[in-house]
Amino acid sequence: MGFLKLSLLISVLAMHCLYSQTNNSSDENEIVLKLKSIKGQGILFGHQDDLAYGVGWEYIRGESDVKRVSGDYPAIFGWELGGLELDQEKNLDKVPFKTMQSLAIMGHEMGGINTFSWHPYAPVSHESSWNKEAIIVKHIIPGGKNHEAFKQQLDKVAIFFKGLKDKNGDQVPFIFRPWHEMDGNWFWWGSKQSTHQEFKALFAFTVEYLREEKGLGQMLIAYSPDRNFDSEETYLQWYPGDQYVDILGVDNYSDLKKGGSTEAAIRKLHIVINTAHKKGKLAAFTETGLENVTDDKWYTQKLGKVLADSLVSKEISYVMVWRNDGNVHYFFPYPGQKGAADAKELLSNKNILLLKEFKSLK
Ligand code: BMA
Repeated sequence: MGFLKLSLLISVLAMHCLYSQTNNSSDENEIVLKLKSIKGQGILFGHQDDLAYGVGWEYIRGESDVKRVSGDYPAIFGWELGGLELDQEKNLDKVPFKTMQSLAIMGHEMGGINTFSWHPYAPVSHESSWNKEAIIVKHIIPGGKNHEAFKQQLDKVAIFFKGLKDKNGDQVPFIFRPWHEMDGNWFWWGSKQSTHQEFKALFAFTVEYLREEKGLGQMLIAYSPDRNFDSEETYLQWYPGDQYVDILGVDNYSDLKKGGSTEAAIRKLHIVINTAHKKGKLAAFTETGLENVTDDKWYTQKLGKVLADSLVSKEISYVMVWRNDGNVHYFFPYPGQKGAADAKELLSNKNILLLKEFKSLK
């Protein structure tokens, strides 16, 4: 090896070391500290867009379908960034980004934890996330023809995240969950549209750029495949590396559907938990739900069964159900809906934590 090559190798290694060191700071992130300290005492319950709208209402400050049914707010508030990258004023579910920022700050000041998903339109071609034919990933990673355009998208995401400040002007910590469900084939970053290497490069660059270049030190990252894995090895096929991920998650609707298998859902959560354990990371059930809660007992008999498993109940930090978009696309019941009493029953379980219970734990 020539001197030049050797010195290049040394500087690459030094940069990698420096990067890994700066990112060990996630151990000091207040969300990680809190979630680690309460581990085993219960699973936090979360709901997407909870404070923004529900069935029959929108943008009424203080409202929440989870609170309407159960008496308390969720402890995890989910939000969606799709549309931000195109400078849209509202996200793809019509939530104004300014309102989202202020509701996320409110959620944090109430004592909850915010988590953000992102269904972006592709850089340059603006294909929607659900375009499963388009080949996008290889063109936006470093070296790709649309890499600069992708960086501009991330710049917008960074500006949004930087706007999350509490009343003292301090950055609000949050979870970002990019490129989720990559093991499915319904998004342009899905399993058929890029190689594992390309996907990992996309994930790693996204995190590195936001943390290092944009200084988002308060950001935690969740890795969330869908349920298409059956071993640690298959779970980690898209995993970009320990320095880029803080929370190991899974999205799983299918195994909790009618005819699905709650045992299968539990098995997959065990894989997530055991992998997270080896890596010293947190484990979460990052998305689930049954559209329009068509099974009145779904909360206690499906979700409840999964969460009652002894390993799951001790090791999963949080579970989040999807949004309540009017009465045509909702995942948590509203008062009067046939599954409301059942959802309330699950949430009254001492192992499922809403906001007040979460805040009371040390
Ligand atoms: C999906 C649906 C869509 C929505 C998207 C992003 O699962 O809820 O209606 O646009 O999530 O939030």
